[in-house]
Amino acid sequence: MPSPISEHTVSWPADLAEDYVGKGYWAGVPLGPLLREVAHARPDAPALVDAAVGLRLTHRELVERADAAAARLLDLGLARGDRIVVQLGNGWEFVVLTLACLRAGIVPVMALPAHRRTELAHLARHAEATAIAVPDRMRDFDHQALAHELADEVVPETGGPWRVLVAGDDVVPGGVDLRALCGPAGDPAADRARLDAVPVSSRDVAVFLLSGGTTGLPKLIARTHDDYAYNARASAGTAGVDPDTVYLVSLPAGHNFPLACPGILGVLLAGGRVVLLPSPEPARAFATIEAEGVTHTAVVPAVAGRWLDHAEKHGCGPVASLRVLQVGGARLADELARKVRPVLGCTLQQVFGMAEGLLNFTRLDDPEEVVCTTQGRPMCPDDEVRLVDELDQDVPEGEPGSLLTRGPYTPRGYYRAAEQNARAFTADGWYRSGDICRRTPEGNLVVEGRDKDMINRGGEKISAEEVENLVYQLPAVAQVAAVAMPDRELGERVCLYVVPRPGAGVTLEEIRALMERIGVARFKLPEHLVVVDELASTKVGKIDKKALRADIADRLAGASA
Ligand code: OOB
Repeated sequence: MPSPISEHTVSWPADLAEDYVGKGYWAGVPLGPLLREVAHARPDAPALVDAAVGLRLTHRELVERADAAAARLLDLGLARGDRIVVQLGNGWEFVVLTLACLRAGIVPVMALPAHRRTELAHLARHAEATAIAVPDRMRDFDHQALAHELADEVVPETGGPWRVLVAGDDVVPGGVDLRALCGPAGDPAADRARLDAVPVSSRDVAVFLLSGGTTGLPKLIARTHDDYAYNARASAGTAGVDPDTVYLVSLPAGHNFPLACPGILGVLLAGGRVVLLPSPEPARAFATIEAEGVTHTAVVPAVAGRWLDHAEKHGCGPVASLRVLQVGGARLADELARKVRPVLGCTLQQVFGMAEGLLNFTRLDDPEEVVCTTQGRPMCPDDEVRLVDELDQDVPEGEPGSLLTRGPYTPRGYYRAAEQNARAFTADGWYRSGDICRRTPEGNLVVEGRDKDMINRGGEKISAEEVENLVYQLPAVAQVAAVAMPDRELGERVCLYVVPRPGAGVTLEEIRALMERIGVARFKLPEHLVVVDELASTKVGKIDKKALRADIADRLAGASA
């Protein structure tokens, strides 16, 4: 029985799908049963530690809770193929709820904790979600109140219902207590029998990930059970994950990197242990690594920099158990990469990945030079990567080109986005990642830049177009361009160039206040404003962003000189 959302997804060609099955990439088993097999093999091994609240679950307890939570979701009226927006912090409820969804074939839409009204309303409407899971409050923001308010925006479009699941002590009437929903099982055998009867297919959508975004609002990436299980298991192999692995999650858990590269799913599927922390703040992260004997973790370059500084000041004693530090999400500077082994005493694994699929890793036994100066090579022998020029012609070997990719865990299109798909994918299904890379003679990729209109703020992706659309709501703005400005700490920050209307003035504070009022993730707020009389344009009449990026880099260099 096809899932109700499958008609809006773009599948792989049938002959290739068969090939992926034949080669063993697609196991033909959904993630729920795969995780069950692990719990069967290692029932009493520790699976999950929520370091903030001190909750510990074994593999058996975890899958039993996931089954119980799945049964309770069915009781609430949710069914296979329904969508739920998941916006939770890095707590145990995130893991239990995600596994429950996988088990019941309910599809979580992986929102980020930083998202606000604009993003959440868009995600809920676009996915036609009937539920949202949020914390009661997080970092002084009332997520619960916003989740209830969203009903006004979502229900007219979807016809409802709209259920609000809340993780916290203070669940207001009308909401569902998510901690109770994710609590211990009453009758594990009954839950299991009930869930075994739900016809989840390995070709069903398992999760919706969010695109890094170059368009107005994030697009949804439908990852199937087959492709995502492969993503997680093959990543685990590449990162040397085994049943003794203790993996620390400190990046937002709903992001592909900590979720499945190998992340939470890859480590659980290997029978290892996942430790959750709300943030990567160095003192606490180091103390947790020491207390739990963490062997693997994943961070973005900005966090790696903070950890290196911390270890240089206070010593690396606490991180003695750490064997593999994965760094990805943005370009890691070679100088920083070279410090990882001497300062932290562990192996660096660079990860150049994307929610759309393709993952490149440096290998654990690569020479130090490769590990420190490249972003690795594709994980799967059947990943196809081309580097092309503006006419989609392959560039000569060793020259930089724009990356195109296809493969067994790279879907052929975004969900319900025919128009964007025509731009983001070639006619024969190659995904245009927008990254400019070159290939070294031994086959590793080096990310040299990008040809997509995105700002990468310490691994958080910001669509320039989205920011510009918001800023155009200010009457004083005649023309605006958002560009990346270089930053020592985060790599890039958002800089705005604005041409005001004649006689009008505009300030950074006004723009930021407007965006906060509308409700968008704070990491998207511009941090620098340049007011100009006109914006340079290219030969075809588009704003010349390359010139603007060079201009802001010059201005900053001048200011610090
Ligand atoms: C990861 O996924 P997304 O979807 O948030 O962002 C993908 C984009 C890439 O197209 C590239 O522009 C950039 O992020 N990126 C890197 C990079 N890793 C990602 N740029 C340079 N060097 C790297 N190592 O960011 C992501 C997904 C899975 C694993 C790791 C990262």
